[in-house]
Amino acid sequence: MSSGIERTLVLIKPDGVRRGQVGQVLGRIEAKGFTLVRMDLRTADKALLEEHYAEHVGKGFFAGLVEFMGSGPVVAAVVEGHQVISTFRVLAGATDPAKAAPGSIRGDLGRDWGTPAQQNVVHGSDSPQSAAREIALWFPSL
Ligand code: DAT
Ligand code: MG
Repeated sequence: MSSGIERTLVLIKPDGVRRGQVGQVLGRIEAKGFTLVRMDLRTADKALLEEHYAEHVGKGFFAGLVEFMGSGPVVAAVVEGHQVISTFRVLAGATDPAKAAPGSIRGDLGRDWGTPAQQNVVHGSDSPQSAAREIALWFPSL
């Protein structure tokens, strides 16, 4: 879009929901000036999660990741704003919470318990192509 207004898929993962971090994560999104377009609390089934993480099929952490992501409810949200795809990735911080910078969501709130899947609080789409694919997967009616 020439205006630079994009949409991205954000997930607050089961660890974030379990630890009561939904409000903090949404607050950071809103504080940055982004808009919530759709939002839903749900426990995702295995088929959805395997499709969501299709790029990681065959990796050693894949099964653990899918199991962890289905271990409880997630908040799935479509978030809109100027360059929100890349900017939310900056807000989220590095994948590994131990390496994520202080000030980022994962740096401040993430906790890696050494399980096969890192418990890093949030997911954010990594490109316009991923965002379109993931939004269609989680919110087919959009
Ligand atoms: P990101 O979530 O930052 O886009 P990714 O797409 O590479 O990272 O991986 C998806 C998720 O899989 C990530 O949030 C946590 C988990 N993961 C990635 N690499 C991992 C690893 N080496 N060991 C365990 N879990 C991993
Ligand atoms: Mg990714």
